[in-house]
Amino acid sequence: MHTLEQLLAPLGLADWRHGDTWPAAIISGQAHYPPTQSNALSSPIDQAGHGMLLTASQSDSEHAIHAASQAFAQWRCVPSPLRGELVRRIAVLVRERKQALATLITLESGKIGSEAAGEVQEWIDICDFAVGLSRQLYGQTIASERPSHRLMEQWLPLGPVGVISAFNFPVAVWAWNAMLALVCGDTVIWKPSAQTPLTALAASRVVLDAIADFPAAPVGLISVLQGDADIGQQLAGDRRLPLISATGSVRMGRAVAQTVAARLGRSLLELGGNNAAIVTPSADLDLALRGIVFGAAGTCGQRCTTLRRLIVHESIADALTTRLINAYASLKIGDPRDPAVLVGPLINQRALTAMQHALASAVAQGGHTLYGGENVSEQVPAGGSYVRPAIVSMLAQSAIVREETFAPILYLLRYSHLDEAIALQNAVPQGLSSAIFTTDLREMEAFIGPAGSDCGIANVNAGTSGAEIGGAFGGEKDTGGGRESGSDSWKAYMRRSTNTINYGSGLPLAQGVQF
Ligand code: UN1
Repeated sequence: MHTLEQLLAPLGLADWRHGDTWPAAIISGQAHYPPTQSNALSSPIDQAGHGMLLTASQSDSEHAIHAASQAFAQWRCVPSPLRGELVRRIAVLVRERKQALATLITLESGKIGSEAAGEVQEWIDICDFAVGLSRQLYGQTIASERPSHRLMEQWLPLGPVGVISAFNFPVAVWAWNAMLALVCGDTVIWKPSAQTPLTALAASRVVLDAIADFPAAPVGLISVLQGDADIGQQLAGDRRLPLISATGSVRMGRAVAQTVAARLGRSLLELGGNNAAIVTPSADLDLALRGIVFGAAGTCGQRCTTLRRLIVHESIADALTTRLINAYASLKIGDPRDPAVLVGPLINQRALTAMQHALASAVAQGGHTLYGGENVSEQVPAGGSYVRPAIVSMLAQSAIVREETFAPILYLLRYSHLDEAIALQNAVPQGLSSAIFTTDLREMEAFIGPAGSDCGIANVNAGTSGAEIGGAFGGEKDTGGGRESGSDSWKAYMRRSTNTINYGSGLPLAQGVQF
């Protein structure tokens, strides 16, 4: 295992540490140490401390927004393929630092090494996607109804973008936003989770190191503001930031969206999920089992795409439940730095308490805990909040099942007709991810069609979590409606300009109007 110094050295963070204190902000490449309160940082693995973190002041936010606006004025005029070249260089550095970044993600978020490396891979993948995209920011040419006229649209840089991200994906979600924003000609101000600030510093260091060798890129392209909801609200309320992208709880997203809407800004929300999988009688159960266990117990249940509800046909429910319990019993829980471990800690004691409350509510609402749910913190490294992932059978989709508890609880529900299963799957406030395990073509089409899953993601014979970056990522209803990452999500980071160009010598009016 690494000491903190060994871990931080390849990430180039040494200069930013004053004694044991980490900066509140990185603005135009400079670290800021305002005379604000500092908070102790510790790992969810064992509560080992890794210094103190200052919180950004209001003047830091003001300074960051000013720097981002000035940098935008320059960056928007750099040709987009050249902007893509910066992102290509970022990707080279991320590849070099992949292992060190993953180790830091594990330290701060508690996710296992393989998942942490996978998260850094998402950053690399979105870079590669963004580089190609930098030559494909296509607009359309439209047939004009007027003679000697051209009607077309262009996609132009939007402005400085505020990105608010969560602890569970401390680098990937920012990267989906930031790498697209950079090729689109925008600048980025990032408020990371207060639980994963060093990952944010290390990620910014990568971008700043790439900028240092790239004269076309202004140093104010990216900045970081460490802090809590106050900073997020300040960004949300500022008219100079045309887009706020926020990932986290529904409560946070609602507050941010209302503030952004009050100034008629644009928000891109990726909020809670309460993801279900339907297992039909024709399912390949070996395959389904793997997808279910990774989806429900992976990342210790702390992905927004985590599988939280399993809706199983009554004819196979007993057999599947037995196999599921056996699979859960084989999961090693403990220090995520141990390569044999598959389930690391919850992020904090509060998450453990929330899980215990949810389990108690489930039982009070007619549920029966079939496996797990125990606090096993005593049996693993001292200090962390460790639990055994739980499987709870429910007679009905009660209130607690309709809530997202950010912990590994899998609720089991039975169904007899597919319509009923789809209705259950859709009868929750959230609409992020969903899956069906089936080998029946009709069931598959029913699930992914217009009367099927109402989620932004609907998978067949693949779990609810672990999406590739190439698709648009996000969901409906309380999930917030935003789409990030691949496909045409880039359009959210640009403004569309519709242009009518008259190359004739007359001035014909549209719709035949005479004036
Ligand atoms: C999140 O939990 O906020 O699909 C993002 C997945 C990952 C991203 C999750 N690619 O599970």
